[in-house]
Amino acid sequence: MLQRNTRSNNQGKLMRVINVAAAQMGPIQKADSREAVVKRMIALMDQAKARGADLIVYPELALTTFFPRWYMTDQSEVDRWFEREMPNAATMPLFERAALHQIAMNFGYAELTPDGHHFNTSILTDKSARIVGKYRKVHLPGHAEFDAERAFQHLEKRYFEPGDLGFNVWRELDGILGMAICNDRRWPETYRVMGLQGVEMVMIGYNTPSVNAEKSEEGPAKRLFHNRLSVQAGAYQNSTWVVCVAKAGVEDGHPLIGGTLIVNPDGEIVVEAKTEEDELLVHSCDLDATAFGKSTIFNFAQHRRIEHYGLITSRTGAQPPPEN
Ligand code: CDT
Repeated sequence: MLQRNTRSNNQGKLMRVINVAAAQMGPIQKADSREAVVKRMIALMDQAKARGADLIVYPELALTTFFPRWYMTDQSEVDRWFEREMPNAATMPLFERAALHQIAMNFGYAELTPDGHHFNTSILTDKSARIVGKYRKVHLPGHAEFDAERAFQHLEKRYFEPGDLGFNVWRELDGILGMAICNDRRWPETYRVMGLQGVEMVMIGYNTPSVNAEKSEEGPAKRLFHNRLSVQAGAYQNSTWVVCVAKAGVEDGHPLIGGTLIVNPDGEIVVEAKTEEDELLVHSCDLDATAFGKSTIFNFAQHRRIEHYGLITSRTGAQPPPEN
């Protein structure tokens, strides 16, 4: 059933507005159960409902600790961090509360498919808590084997396969919505592929270590700067809202940045988290505010020059010209 999300302004004009809640989550320890985490997610959802939210966005791998920091060789130990179905017994209460509150939601989890594939996944539900969209992380950072040179491990390339669904968009809440996950936010291609489908709001969850494992002088200030820089550029250059939500704080001794933020289609931050705990940010996003940029400076049909962009899809790594 099509669910309308239009409101009238005080001149009686219909406006497309999504009141979005960015639900930053504080740390999840290795020992924390899915059930305990889901209780925290429900508490955030209750706050979101009290503040009139239409949509709540949670982080990447929202149900567990950021397990790719741990080197594991036993596949059954790895698979304990994955969900074989969604919803499942642990997450059903979240889906039930979302349906009760009539709130759409987006959250990330580790997905193990019936035929044995492992993905870093994110889903979108409608206001009846029916799954209407799925995204599987495309840009997997880190490495596949234990790396003794690093201060800590980041084994996403070991535990996940690159996503196989591409960057789609969905018509939901009277808007055009897209998803990406963590490292995807650093790549302009992520936003542009969705921009070319008219995206009006991109939802992104992340787990970003506060220090670069390969460069100890790159600490939280630089990491937060890169977070803002990437998201603000993606929003501006595609004239879209971006809702970017952290799992933050210290997980079993490993700090993650906070810095959850909502960015408008001009690339400006409209709200930003202050803590590294469970924290809710709510902002009313006018989807029609995306129209100006999309029809002027970033009118793609008028200004793009695809005859010069071939290398973007034909070459993966940088190849400098030969030296003279
Ligand atoms: N989860 C995730 O994608 N984190 C990465 C860390 C990059 S360093 C290996 C990020 O882009 O924030």
